[in-house]
Amino acid sequence: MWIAITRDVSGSLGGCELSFVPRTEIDIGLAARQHHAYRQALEALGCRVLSLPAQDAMPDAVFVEDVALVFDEVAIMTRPGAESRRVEGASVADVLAEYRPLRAIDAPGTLDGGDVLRVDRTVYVGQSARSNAAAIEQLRELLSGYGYTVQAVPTRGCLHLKSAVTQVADDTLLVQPAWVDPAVFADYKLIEVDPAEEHAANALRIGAGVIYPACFPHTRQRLEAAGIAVTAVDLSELQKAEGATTCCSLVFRENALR
Ligand code: CIR
Repeated sequence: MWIAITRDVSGSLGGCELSFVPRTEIDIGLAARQHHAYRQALEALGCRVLSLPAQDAMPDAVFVEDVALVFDEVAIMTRPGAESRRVEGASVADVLAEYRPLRAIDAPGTLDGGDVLRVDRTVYVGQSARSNAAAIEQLRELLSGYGYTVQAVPTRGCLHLKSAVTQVADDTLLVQPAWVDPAVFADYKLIEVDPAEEHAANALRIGAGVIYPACFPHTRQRLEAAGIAVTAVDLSELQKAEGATTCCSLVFRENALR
């Protein structure tokens, strides 16, 4: 059984952090409906969805991916790079503690979950404005005992590593070559985003398929041509807050080690 932790959209989402997209008006009612449809897509793909209540004092709290990393053996609470987001983790930690032993990234480390891409036993970590060398070193230390290799990856022009590259099948990654060097991932089959769809590299893999934004039809064709089942969701309002598909959930196996 897969568990997906999510959190309802804050009424204050319009006051979110923004780095690479201009601020435009967000329709909160529409954002909540889109988020509801996203959770339904998770359920349709076999996840048990846990919904935390909205935190209106925390504009970005819907983006639960950034506050924790969940591995089969352990969960690690991050220390988000944006100071406004460091209060978001506590209630997620309470839930995760039911499923995994908990560890944490400490100051001066900063790390956003959006910068962490695990592929088998390799953990790629974006060197972004949000995630620093101290956190990468702590992560390496925390995970070495479990047999994971941590590899730092420079990013450019985007918020997180997973804005630039995500896993879409066992041996296949979806990549935006303008934002990360594809040579880092030479061991995998790579699907490049359509050049007209800049933000199209963020797909949320669940089993044999992906949850994917409806607004990238050309890249979607490339995914489907590679045999990947795509569940399309409209996330326009969350994209205005610089979020996408992976960032709205923490997905993990309930009893990974049994
Ligand atoms: C932020 O800047 O932190 C939020 N407005 C967006 C976070 C999106 N997170 C993600 O893609 N993992």
